[in-house]
Amino acid sequence: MKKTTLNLLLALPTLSAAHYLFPHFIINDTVTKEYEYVREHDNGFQPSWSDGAILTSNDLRCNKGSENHASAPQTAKVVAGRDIVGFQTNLATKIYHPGPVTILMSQAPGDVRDYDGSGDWFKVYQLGTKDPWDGTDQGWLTRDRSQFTFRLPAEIAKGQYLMRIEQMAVHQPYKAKEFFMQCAHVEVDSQYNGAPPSATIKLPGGYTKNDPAIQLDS
Ligand SMILES: *[C@@H]1O[C@H](CO)[C@@H](O)[C@H](O)[C@H]1NC(C)=O
Ligand SMILES: [Cu+2]
Repeated sequence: MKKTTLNLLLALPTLSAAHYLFPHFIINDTVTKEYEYVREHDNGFQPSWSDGAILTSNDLRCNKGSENHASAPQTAKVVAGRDIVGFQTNLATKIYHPGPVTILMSQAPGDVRDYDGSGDWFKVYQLGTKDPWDGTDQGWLTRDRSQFTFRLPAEIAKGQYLMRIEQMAVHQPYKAKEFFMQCAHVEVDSQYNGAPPSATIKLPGGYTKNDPAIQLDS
């Protein structure tokens, strides 16, 4: 019995190294505690694809079962145009699957803990390949990194938002992909009162199977 338990424990790091989550929100140089500001989900170490079914599912927003955890995280106070924000993986696991990392935001109509992500999403960060790309896995700038941070743009209105990180792994054979996504809760302080971002998508809806990114056969 004892031996079984030990074997199980030893197996855990391997399991968690198999894939990754994004439970740590980052503000400036501070990596916050697991799920302090990030909504947990019920999709284990993921990923999501199911022959493209994820692209038309509400799970594409903050991952499967995330609504069960919507009231758990705190809301991180951040300042537009000033703070460096982003995410770190669990145990600082290095992203070893080739593929882009994208961060989107969507404003909650009220309290972000009540928000399901059904509104408009705009892009605040993306990391893709070296330019030009030599077509190799090593040519992805995301590879072997565990943190993805950026300065919060100044042109974001005051309010509460979901901030969603996604990695789309392209290593699967042919046109299959692996989606890893997770959302943080943020409250933006801002002086901005201009127009809202014009380039927005809905989730689901913003991706289709015919998109060049999904069709990429690496
Ligand atoms: C983040 O860093 C900026 C620039 O140094 C500083 O003005 C700001 O107060 C910091 N934000 C937080 C939340 O500590
Ligand atoms: Cu994988």
